[in-house]
Amino acid sequence: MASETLIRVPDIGDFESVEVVEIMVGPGDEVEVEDPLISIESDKATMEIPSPVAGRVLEIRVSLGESVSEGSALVVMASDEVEISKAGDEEPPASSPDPVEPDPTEVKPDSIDVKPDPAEVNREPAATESGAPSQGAPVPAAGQGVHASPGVRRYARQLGVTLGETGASGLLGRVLESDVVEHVHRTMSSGEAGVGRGVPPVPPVDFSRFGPVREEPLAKIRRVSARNLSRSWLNAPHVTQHDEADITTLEDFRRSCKEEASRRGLKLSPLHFVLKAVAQVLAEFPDFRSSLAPSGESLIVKDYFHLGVAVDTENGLVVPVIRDVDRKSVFDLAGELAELAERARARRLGPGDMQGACFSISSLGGIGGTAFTPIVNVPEVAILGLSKLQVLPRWSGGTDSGAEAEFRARAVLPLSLSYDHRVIDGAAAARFTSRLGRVLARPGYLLL
Ligand code: CAO
Repeated sequence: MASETLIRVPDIGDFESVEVVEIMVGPGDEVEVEDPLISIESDKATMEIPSPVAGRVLEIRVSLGESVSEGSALVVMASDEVEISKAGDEEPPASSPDPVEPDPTEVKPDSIDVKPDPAEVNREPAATESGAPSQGAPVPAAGQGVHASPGVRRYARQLGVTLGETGASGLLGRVLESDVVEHVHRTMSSGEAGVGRGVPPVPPVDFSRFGPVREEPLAKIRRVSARNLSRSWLNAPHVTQHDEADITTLEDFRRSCKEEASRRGLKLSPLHFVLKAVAQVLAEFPDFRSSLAPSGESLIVKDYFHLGVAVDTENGLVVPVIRDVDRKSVFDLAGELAELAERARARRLGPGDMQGACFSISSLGGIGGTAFTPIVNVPEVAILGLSKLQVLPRWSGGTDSGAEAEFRARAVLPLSLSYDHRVIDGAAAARFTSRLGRVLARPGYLLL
């Protein structure tokens, strides 16, 4: 029967308080003897702590960045190799910063692979740096359980490369320095250079140390949109311009259309009028319907008015596209959006339904909130967020009719325009939302 084995930091010479820089395994991983478990790093060297036993990882007792010394508890394993507990009698040194319960058999690896800091030595060709040959099958999981020497790990970390994303051309799937270099070259020349570079990874945390947890798979839509949102966020320097539109007149008009809409089997929401108004304002502000050319030296201005609309589904966010918004009536737009939203929620949208937008709108108005900062759907350069309209007092100022200035109850629609600051300046964004506000305040503009 498998017994629990606690693996501790072995004798690491004169080093005190070294930092955990990589955790190569996670709970549930199967490891072989000598598979690397944890990498620790001092000022001078990186050390990989291998597993002295074969078995299954039950628990990680350290976290990234934590300081450890000889005797610190690292990993609890379930192992059949009870005999390995030749070290089971060993007591943790008095200096152990992490006293453990007595039950798991305690093991300290006999020896560890200590590599000098590659920054301090003349780097040899990668193949000579691969260190001890790999033992057992690698445990493939997002950079964890990947076989590589400490020098290669350190080199990859310096370049911000995740080892699991590189090739592994060494013996038994070991990652070599040349694999890291090749990965960097590929990324630089793929047009994705910049994405994720220099962004420190979020260290994995074993939440089960703090209470019960469960892991649920993410729906595919959510995984895809997570990647797209990160890409947009990392590529486009975002700024959000907040503004408001007085849509009191528009709301009166919308209510007056209710019967006609329901005769057509439709419901009109403020969003349908905003779509129409945005198309009109986009005609006056071509930069807002452009994309930055891949060279970064020109703008590709689109002379079509296809608008993406973010739709919330139980599986995540999708952005179907309504084509030629400028040529459609508000009723047409209401019908088309209802149909697209229904298909999105039934997961019946095709890829073509989600392509070709020159600008997007994300409306949380039916839910609530006063403002938010939507993420631009890159390579578009701007996105308009709508929040819930509120009836608020607004100062009328002087009026043409000479009526006395006063506070009046107005239906106010919050606008949040996020834009890519590489393409759009703050002044242009403020002009865009002001113009949109004026069009929405006097919907007669939509007829012009
Ligand atoms: N203020 C107040 N009420 C609003 C409103 C606003 N800005 N916008 C819509 N409403 C009202 C509608 O009129 C409707 O009222 P009734 O039930 O009385 O008719 C109700 O809110 C629900 O509207 P809706 O949200 O279903 O319809 P819509 O056409 O306005 O929006 C859609 C359609 C698909 C955009 C929306 O359902 C949706 O999925 N929104 C979420 C988008 C999202 O998640 N964005 C966040 C992305 S992060 O950037």
